[in-house]
Amino acid sequence: MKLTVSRLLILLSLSFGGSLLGAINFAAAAGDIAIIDPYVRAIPPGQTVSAAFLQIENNSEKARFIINATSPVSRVVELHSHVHENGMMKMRRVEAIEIPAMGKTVLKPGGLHIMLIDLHDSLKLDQKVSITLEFKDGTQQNFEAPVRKIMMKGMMKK
Ligand SMILES: [Cu+2]
Repeated sequence: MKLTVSRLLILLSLSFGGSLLGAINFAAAAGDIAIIDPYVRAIPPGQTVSAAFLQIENNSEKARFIINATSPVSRVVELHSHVHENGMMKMRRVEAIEIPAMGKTVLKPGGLHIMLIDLHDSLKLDQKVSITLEFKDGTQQNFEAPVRKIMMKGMMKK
């Protein structure tokens, strides 16, 4: 049984494409906060804004709140949501993103996201973007999100 499990883990980390990334995600999962499947939207050359998406699991008995995020790739990082307004989808900055106790919050296209504004350089496909989340309780969580192409509305990745 033990052998089977470790074999499965090896297969899993290989299928992540980068065993290092797999190892980092796995290590993060050991704490109260688990970062799952993070990625950054690929953008055309010359465009200076993009967004990061991920799932965040809170394996503790206390709700956690992301109140800020930073990244070396852009001058400004903001927490955003989408709202419907007069039949239009608009982005709004939010003060905090809650991850309920023993719950999960999903940041995805058309919903909550981490906005990367004023990028220093164009993003390359598969490039790893380092992002640090800052929580209300003063703790931080860093993760690396690969740059991926995201299909437009109607063909969304998730
Ligand atoms: Cu936004």
